[in-house]
Amino acid sequence: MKSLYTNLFPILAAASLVAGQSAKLGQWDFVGHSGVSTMHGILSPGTNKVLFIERVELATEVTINGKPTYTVEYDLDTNTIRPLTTISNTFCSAGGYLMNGTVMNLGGAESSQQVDQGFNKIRMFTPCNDAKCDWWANNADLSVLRWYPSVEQLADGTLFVLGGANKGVAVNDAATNVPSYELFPPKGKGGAIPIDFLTETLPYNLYPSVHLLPDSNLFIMANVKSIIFDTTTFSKKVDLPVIPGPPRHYPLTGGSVILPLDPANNYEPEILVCGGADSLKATSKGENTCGRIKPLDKTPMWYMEEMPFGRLMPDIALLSDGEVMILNGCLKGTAGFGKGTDPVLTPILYNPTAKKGARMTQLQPSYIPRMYHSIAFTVPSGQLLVSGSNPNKNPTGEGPFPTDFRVEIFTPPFFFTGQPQPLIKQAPGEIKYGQKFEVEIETYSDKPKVSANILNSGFVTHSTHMSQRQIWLETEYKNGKLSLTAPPNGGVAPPGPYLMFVVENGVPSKAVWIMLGGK
Ligand SMILES: *[C@@H]1O[C@H](CO)[C@@H](O)[C@H](O)[C@H]1NC(C)=O
Ligand SMILES: [Cu+2]
Repeated sequence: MKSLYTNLFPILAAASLVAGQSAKLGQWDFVGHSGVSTMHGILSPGTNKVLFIERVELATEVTINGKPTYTVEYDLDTNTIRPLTTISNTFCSAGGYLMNGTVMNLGGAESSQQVDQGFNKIRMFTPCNDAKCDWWANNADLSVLRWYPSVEQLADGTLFVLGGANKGVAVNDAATNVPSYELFPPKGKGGAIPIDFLTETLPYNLYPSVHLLPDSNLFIMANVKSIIFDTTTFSKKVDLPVIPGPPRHYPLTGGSVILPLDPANNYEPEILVCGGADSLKATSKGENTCGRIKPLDKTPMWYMEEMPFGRLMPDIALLSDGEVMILNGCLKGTAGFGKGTDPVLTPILYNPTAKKGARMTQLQPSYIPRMYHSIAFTVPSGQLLVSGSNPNKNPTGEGPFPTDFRVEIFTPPFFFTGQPQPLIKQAPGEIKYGQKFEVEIETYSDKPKVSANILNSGFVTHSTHMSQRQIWLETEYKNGKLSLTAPPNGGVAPPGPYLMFVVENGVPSKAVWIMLGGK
């Protein structure tokens, strides 16, 4: 039998020739092979590498000592993979960074191919640059089984783990629902603590949207409902208005993001929610609206906008220049194996600071459908990594949407202004809250207008970009000297690793990794 890997490769190489056109609308480049189907992805802090995480299943070309594995470290410099050990089934998991930069991946699915079940498992990865690090099992498990949970980092660095189902489901229901949260590391008595919101939002409450607000509380959304959840009392604080339009969560999957926070408006948070689908039918239509809300406003309201076309299963990624990209997904059907059709190949560039009606630009289309189980996020070069697509129960090179192993890099339009990327020559590796610090840079224009931001690209899976967050830094740039001020507290930016970008006249630098924490 010919393997999937060799089956697909020739076709892919030919397809890459399409790239390189219309740079003004951005550019797609096919750069490598992911080895595993990239259902989940996260940057490995301190490195130029990405962790690709799949599920345990029949076909894989990636082995260690002849045994298949389902997670790899992908090197963005060489576009090569290093197989990692799969210690429990990572299918349908969640994750994020601990405040010391260790990557955590938790939850998952049933035992398969002699790999342990992962529903209540916690897997850790301490990043390295010497190819010696691997996944290790945390000795304590989650309190309950969680398939399709979400994780968000809190102001004190703790990870908030929310919801899920106790087994794989097409649609959640009362019997499978896991309406609870827990903290890692555990606090107090620990354990799973009930949260009514996840009962009220059945059946569309899997991979719920969770975004940390600068007041340290959480914006939580599922289905059409959202609340502010107090992280001091751990109880509901505010019921926010219902979003117009259809439900926005699995299997009617939309996407959400907290827009870049800016000291210029005292870090006023705004949440953007886009896409979704209008029913469980095969003819279900991708939703074309986005809603924007300021949860901490006196009277929060959803302000609706229209995308040029509908989109189910969008990825909403923060870009290195502070804009937002809405991409991947499809126009018809729902999330789930074999349930989506009509891929949407044209990404939208969304400028959050532009006036309503002038925020969206259609970018260069890709030629690769990125359906169920695909990912996209910003990498240290300042470009966007796009990969995945596996709407098939077993990986296959056949059918309307073959399992896709192509890794693409999208170069956004702002890199094509003619001005080179500014260069970060020296920056501290660690910064403390409120600290003023200096960064040595090289600029390339006569009149450089310089700004800087820090970015967590998040743990990305199933259109959910967990802990994704971008914060503009207070900037002073005089006589070629750049001084920046770190965010004031963990509500604005939780402690941990971030990419830092310097932006000159709208053109971002390559990033350096920076550790934020302490007092
Ligand atoms: C980070 O913290 C975790 C949890 O406390 C710990 O197990 C791990 O060893 C730490 N990593 C480093 C590099 O210190
Ligand atoms: Cu899935």
